[in-house]
Amino acid sequence: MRKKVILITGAVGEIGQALLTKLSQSGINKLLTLDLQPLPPEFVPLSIHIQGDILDRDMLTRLITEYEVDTVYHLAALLSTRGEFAPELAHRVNVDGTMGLLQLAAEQSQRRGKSVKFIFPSSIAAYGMPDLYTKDRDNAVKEWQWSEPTTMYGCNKLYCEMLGNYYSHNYQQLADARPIMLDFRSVRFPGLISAFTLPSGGTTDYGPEMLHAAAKGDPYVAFVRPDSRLPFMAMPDAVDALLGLAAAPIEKLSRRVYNVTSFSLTAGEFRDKVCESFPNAEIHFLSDGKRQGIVDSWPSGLNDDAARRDWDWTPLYDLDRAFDEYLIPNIVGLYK
Ligand code: NAD
Ligand code: AKB
Repeated sequence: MRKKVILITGAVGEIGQALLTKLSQSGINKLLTLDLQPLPPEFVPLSIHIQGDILDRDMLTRLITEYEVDTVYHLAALLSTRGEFAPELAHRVNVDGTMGLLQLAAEQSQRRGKSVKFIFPSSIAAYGMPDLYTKDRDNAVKEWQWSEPTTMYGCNKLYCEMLGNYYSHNYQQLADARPIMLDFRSVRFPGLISAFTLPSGGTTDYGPEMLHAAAKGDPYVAFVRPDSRLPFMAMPDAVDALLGLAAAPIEKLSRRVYNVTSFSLTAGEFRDKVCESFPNAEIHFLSDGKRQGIVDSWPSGLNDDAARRDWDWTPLYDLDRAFDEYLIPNIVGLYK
C-alpha cells in the first residue's frame, strides 16, 4: 500500500518553510518535501525530505511508485531577477519542471480515480504594464488584463497557468474515455515579506531587504526609485491563501487562477514605515535601470474580488498590522 502524502516542491524556500510550519502546526504530518537544498535542521522532523531536482524524471517516477500524492504545492522556481540572468535555466526549471509535475499529477489522478490537487503560486510578474501612466491609472488590475509579461519568469508563470488549465480540462480530449483530470488552482501573489527568511533572486526583494537590513543595523541601498509602487503581502497571509484555495469546494471556483493581495505602497513609503520602528535606519535609493524596468512593468495593485467572492479570501494583515503584529516583533527577535 502506497503512503498518502502532500508533496511540497521548493520546500526549503521562503514560502516552503512557512507552509511547512503551518501544515505541521495544524497536525498534518504526511508531508513529502523536495528541494535542491537540504532542509534546515529545525524542519527535518516535519517531513520526509528528498534532496533532488524537479527536472529528474526518474526520481519523480520512483516517488509515485512509493507514495500516493493527494495534493501538490509546487513552489520550486527561479524567481524574476535570477531568471533574467539565466533565462534558459529559468525556462527549464519553471516550465519543464512544472510540466513534469503536472504530468505526474495527471497520471496519479487517473491511477487512483480521484483528482490530485495541484496548487501553484503564480505572480504579479504574469502582468506587463505598458508604461507608468497606465500603471498609475489601472491600479487594481483584474486577472484577464495586461497579460503581457516582460520577463522570462513572468512568461513562464503565465504559460504554466495555461498548462494547469489544460491538464484540468482538456488533457487527452481526443481519447475514447476521458481520464480523471487533475485539479489545478493558482494564486497570483504580490511581493511577499517574511519576518523569518530573506528573499533572493526576486525583484520585489528591495522591500524585505530594507526591513531586514534595518533590523540588523546595516545600511541599505534600494535598487528602485522611491516612487516605485508595488503590491505586497505578509507571509502568513500568503500561506493562508494557498491553504484557503486548496480547501475551497470546487463548485465555488469560477476560475483556476486568482489574484490575491493585501497592501500597495511605494518604496519611499516602505522606507518611512521601516523608519517608524528603526529611526536610525540608513536607507538610500539608487535605481538600477534593469530591475527598475521590471518593477515599472508590474502593476501597482491587484483586484482580488474574485478570490474574496469565491473562496472568502481576505488578508489578515493590512500594512499596519503586518508591521506592528507580525514583522517587527519577529524580526527584532531574529537579530537580537
Ligand atoms: P525561494 O527562491 O525562496 O524558494 C524556491 C525554492 O525552490 C528554493 O529552496 C530552491 O532551492 C528550490 N528549487 C529551485 N530549483 C529547483 C529544482 N530544480 N528542483 C528542486 N528545487 C528547486 O522562492 P519562494 O519565495 O519561496 O517562492 C516559492 C514560489 O512562490 C515560487 O514559485 C515563486 O515563483 C512563487 N512566488 C513567490 C513570491 C515571493 O514574493 N516570494 C511572489 C510570487 C510568487
Ligand atoms: C519576484 O520578485 O520575482 C517575486 C514575485 C513577485 O514573483 N517576489
